[in-house]
Amino acid sequence: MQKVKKLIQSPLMLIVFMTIKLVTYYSLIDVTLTRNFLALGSILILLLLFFDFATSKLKHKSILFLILYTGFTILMFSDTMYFNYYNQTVSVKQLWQASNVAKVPSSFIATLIPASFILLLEIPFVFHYFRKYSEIWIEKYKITRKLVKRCRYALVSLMLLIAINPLGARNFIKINTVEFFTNHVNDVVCSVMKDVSASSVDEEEVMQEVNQVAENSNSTNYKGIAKGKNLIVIQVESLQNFVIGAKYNGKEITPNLNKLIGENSLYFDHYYSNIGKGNTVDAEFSTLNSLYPVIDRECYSLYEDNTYNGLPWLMREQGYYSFAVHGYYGDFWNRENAYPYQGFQQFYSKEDLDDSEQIGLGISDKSMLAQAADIIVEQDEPYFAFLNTLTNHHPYDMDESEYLFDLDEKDKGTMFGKYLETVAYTDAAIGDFIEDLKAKGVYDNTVIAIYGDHHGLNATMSENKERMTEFLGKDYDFDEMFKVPLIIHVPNSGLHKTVKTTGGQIDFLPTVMNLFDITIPQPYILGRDLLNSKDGFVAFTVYLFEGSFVKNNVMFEISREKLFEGSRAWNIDTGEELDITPYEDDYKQAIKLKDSSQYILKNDLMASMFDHNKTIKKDADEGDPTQTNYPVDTLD
Ligand code: GP9
Ligand code: MN
Repeated sequence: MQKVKKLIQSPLMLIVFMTIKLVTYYSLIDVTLTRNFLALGSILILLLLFFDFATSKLKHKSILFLILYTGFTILMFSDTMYFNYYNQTVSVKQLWQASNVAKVPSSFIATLIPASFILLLEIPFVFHYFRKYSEIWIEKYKITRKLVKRCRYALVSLMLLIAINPLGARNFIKINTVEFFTNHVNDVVCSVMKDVSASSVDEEEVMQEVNQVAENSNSTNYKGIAKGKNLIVIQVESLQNFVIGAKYNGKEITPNLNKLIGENSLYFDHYYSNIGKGNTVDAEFSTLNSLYPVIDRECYSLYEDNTYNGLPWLMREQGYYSFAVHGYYGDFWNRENAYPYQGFQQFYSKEDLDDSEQIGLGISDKSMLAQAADIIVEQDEPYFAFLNTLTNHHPYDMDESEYLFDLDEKDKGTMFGKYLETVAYTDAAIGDFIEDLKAKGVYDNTVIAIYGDHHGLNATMSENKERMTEFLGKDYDFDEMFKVPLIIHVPNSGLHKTVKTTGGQIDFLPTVMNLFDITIPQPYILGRDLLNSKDGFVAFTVYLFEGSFVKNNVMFEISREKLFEGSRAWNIDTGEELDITPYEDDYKQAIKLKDSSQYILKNDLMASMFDHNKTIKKDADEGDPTQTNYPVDTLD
């Protein structure tokens, strides 16, 4: 008994508590401790923190220690939550996201994982030890202030050396990507250095990249089949490809999209979402501009007022009227400020529409699409309408009276079950919209392109992974998670083709411009025309980090330590795991593509090619004052 008491009162117990905390933390952020045992060095830092305060002469040292220790724990807690959703720990560069999270509280709550709360449990014990035993231990083990200070200087210097990593040592990269303290110090160092450091590519390399991409589209199939027609693009919130043609208890989930694919359509079934940190708006950005988004923040904010010459501008050049409709707040994701620079002449957001019928975040898809059809029919032809749906948004809360089929008991209230219901709702809304276009007489002369912005069921969340694996009858992996459908419907064309070429949102612009026989004048195009390209290549930015890619039927996932070694490749058709050795050049190519895109954006390369600012100002002056106002104060 005496022995047990002695043990409980010894610093060993403190180490046990801290170990439990850190082992929980690392297992929640997918750090394998056998491969990254150095990550447990975090215990030394926590112990140092403990004794640094214990030996100090500060007035309220126990309270100050508690505040700091709790602060680190909250950061760990946030890391685990963030990792659960984004496959990444929290970064200072993404603190701006806090305001967006606050706007969508239901999504935030749905990402909480009970295991994260284990991290909080030992705080009272550690605090108790601090107050009751720290003085005794200092005496007993002769821990002097001088010794603690020396350890602090040594540890902080080592940590800074690892975080800054001046020689780019591989082992330091490994520690930086996994160990709690160095990871966050490295993140701060990198975000400061990134702004001052030179770009990893220069203009010549960017030109080499874009030329290499362009060489892949070398024939003229389907050229001009949509020439002169109106264009409606519907970006569908969280629409994944697996629902297309799939049945739940014998019932089609997307009967309307399936019907659309069945006649006068091109259906791309190897099409991937290549979003950045700006989810939905980066899907838009990449689709409209054929440029890659970045990891730090949505391009609509980072590069809001760059000069672009993407889809809205290219269509305008041909005499089209380009406008956008979305049933959520105009300022969300900075759309209302960014859209004029994208080339949209008008943006109808929630504030401009009738918002009396709401589901989840904003205006229901049925109401938004009905209002969009009314706006469309008012326009002089030709026009380009860009519509963004919303109802199928995480966490897929919708009144059960809107459900289109019964869910099995086991799927009721789950993300999977709720997702299928909101997908079915949006599918029905699109079906109604097409009927509406027919009734209004605008269908026959209009191309309708539909694609998903990004995944709805995150494969890194165990509940989704298990149920999806069961539903699909194969392991639910990143390839299926990232795969979104692209349908290009050309009424009366007789088209009926499933395009198997691997591609993504990056490829939308060159593919569609070929159909409309419109030449893209700028060289800065990082995607290819999927109807005239044999090979496909898409680089990823989030969930699978930079260096990850899909090339034809191979997907490559960069390692947790962000190094080529330890990465993973698999065949997306068979699921077979592949040796990564042959893919080192492709991995470098994925990074080059991302860096080239960033170079184009950072240096605003199209500013010297096009002068759109006068046009933007004219739009603002002539704009309908009842619609979302376009800001002009940043224009020269
Ligand atoms: C909001 C909508 C959703 O306007 O586009 O954005 P998301 O949260 O999916 O990025
Ligand atoms: Mn979205």
